[in-house]
Amino acid sequence: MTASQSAPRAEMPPAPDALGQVRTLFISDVHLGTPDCQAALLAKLLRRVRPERLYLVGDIVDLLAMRKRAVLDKDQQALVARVLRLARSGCEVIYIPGNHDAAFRRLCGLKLHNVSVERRAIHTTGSGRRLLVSHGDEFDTHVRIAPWLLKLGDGMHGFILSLNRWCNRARGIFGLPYWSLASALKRRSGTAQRYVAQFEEAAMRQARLEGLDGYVGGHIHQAGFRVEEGVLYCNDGDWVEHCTALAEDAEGALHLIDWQGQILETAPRHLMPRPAPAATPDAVTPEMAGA
Ligand SMILES: [Mn+2]
Repeated sequence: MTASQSAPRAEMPPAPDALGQVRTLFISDVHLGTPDCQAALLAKLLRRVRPERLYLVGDIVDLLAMRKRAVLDKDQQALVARVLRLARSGCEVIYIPGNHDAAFRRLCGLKLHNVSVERRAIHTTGSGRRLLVSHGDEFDTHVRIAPWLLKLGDGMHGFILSLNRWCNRARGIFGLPYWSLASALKRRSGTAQRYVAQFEEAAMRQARLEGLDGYVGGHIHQAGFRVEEGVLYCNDGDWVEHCTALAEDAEGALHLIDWQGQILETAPRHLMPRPAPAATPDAVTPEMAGA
C-alpha cells in the first residue's frame, strides 16, 4: 500500500459543499486541559473555515479540570496559538466564559486587541435576525431534574467519556471510524432527553422575553436546531464528543458543520411569524378556545 492510499480522511480535499469563508463561527465546549478535548480536529476546522467573527461560547478552557492537572498538550497549545493568530489577523473574537471557565467571568468587559470577554452577546445575522448568545448553564435552574441527578450526570459523563476514549482507541487500531459511545447512551436515556428538551425551551423562552429572534448556546453537548413560535434555537455542540460548530454564511444562513467544514444541517431560513400582539378579527383568543 502506498502512502497516498493510506492517507487519513483529514488529508483529502474538502468536499464541494464544505464552507470556506464565513461571516460568523460559533464554537463551544472545547474543554481545553482535558484528555477528551479534540484540539487537533478543531485546529483543522479553523484552517479550513475562516470566520470574520468568532464566538467562543463557553467551557473553552476547562479550568475546573485544570485545578487537578494544569497541562495543555501540544495540540491544545497549537489550537490556542491558532485562535490568537486569527484574532491578530483581523477576526473579531468574543469569549463568553461558561461554567467550566467561570473564573474568566471576572474579566468580562475586558478587551485585549481583537479579543473581548463578555458574559453574553446579541449577535445580528446578515439577514437581520437578532440572536442571544450565551453558554447556557444559566438555564440549568429551569430544568426540573433533581440537582443530585445533574451532579451524578456530570460524574457519569466523565466516566463515560473515559470509556469512550478507550473504545475509540480500540476502534482506531482496527481502522474503524470514530463513534461516540456517550451520545449513543444519551440518546437512549429518557432523563437525558427530558433535560435537553427543558433546556431548549428555557433558552427559547429567554430569547422571546427579550424580543429576540433566537438563541445560540452550547453547554449540553447536543447540537441542533429547533423553532418554536417563531423563535430559533441553535446549539453548536462540542469538541469533546461530536466535534461540531455553528457557521453563518455570507447570506446570513446558519449551518451546523463538522470538523471538515461540511454542512450537517441548516437552520430553517424562514421563521414563522410571531403571534401578533393585537387580535385580528378571525384570531382565536385563549378565552374563545376555552383555555
Ligand atoms: Mn457547560
